[in-house]
Amino acid sequence: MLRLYDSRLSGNSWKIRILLSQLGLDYDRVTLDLQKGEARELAFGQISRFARVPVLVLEDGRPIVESGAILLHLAQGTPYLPDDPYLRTEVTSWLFFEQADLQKAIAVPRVLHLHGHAQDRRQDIERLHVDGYAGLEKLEQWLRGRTWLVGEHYTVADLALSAYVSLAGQGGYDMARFAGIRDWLVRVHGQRGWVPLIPEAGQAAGR
Ligand SMILES: N[C@@H](CCC(=O)N[C@@H](CS)C(=O)NCC(=O)O)C(=O)O
Repeated sequence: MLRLYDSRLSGNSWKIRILLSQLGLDYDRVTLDLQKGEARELAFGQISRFARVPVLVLEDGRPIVESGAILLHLAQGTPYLPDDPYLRTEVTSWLFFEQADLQKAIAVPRVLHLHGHAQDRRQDIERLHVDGYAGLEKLEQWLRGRTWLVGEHYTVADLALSAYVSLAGQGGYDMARFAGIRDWLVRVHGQRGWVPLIPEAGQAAGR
């Protein structure tokens, strides 16, 4: 069976749980406590060469690191990754853009806010917000007049970008100015099999 190493609040890990759910794939879930430093433990280093979650371990024991690579691997041959080579490359472009222009700029302020360091790290957060707002503005412009990021259908590009973008408010971003992003997030969250970051009480945990 597939095995996913994740952590409870990790947006990168959440992306993988969403796709596994949308594909109807069963998996073992191993949830690390990042605050306790579990990702930096020696044993986990044998599985994740970058000492980070998510990691997907395939049935044959080989691990895949990096959320974008895991998404692309799982989505091959499914409706979530276009067959057309150009459209597939467009999906990849968005995955690179998310990692370069949005992920850190949203994730770091979010972690600082969630862990009560927003005041003492205010200048760092402001610097990251400059980068993050620039990325969000580009996304907003692209989404004006479009339903999905690539082609005519929901793909792993929409899934990957929507994860941290939907969490940006937790990092102090004012998302009210991005109407195109807001409407697109509603469409993404309405996709069959989509699961929230933290399951509602009584709902199965992230499957
Ligand atoms: N580029 C990586 C980023 C992964 C990443 O930053 N993971 C964080 C949690 S979201 C982590 O495991 N950090 C290790 C730690 O906090 O010790 C990906 O997309 O998978």
